Amino acid sequence: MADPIVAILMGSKSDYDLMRPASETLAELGVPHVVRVLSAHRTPEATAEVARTGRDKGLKVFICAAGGAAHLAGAVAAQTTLPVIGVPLARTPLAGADALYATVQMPAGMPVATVAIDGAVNAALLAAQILAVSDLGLARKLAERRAASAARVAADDASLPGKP
Ligand code: RP5
Repeated sequence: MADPIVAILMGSKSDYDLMRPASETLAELGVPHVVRVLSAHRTPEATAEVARTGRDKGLKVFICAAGGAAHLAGAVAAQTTLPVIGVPLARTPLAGADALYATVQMPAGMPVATVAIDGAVNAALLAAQILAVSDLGLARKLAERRAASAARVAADDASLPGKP
């Protein structure tokens, strides 16, 4: 596999079930990526180091997912000018609303592109779309994926009775 250009960071291994679809989506699109467990709270130094050195190591986009006290995306954004996509996870009794607020409400100057609660697939697709700005092959794959999705909707529509 080529060197990773996307890093999927999760605050805990317990997040992996919710984030596996991001890795699967990137794999389907042929985007080399790495999945790491790094915590803003439990391993702050290691997290900062990975964020700081990412660009020099060839990374182009970070995807950061966390559920409890979800500061990971912001902590990474503080250390890099690479694009950071935040994925708030429904991991606490607050069903992800706390993670959403913690991830999305970044102060001016430190952007995190936050997707929906548990939005792993969209995080991967957004990362791919960022990469596809300068990768026509990837742009074509994304367009094919959308065409397939539209065809599925049309087929679902056609399968239901009661049309005039
Ligand atoms: C967050 O706390 C992690 O991202 C995870 O969603 C949550 C709970 O982590 P564990 O206690 O399961 O390791 O930092």
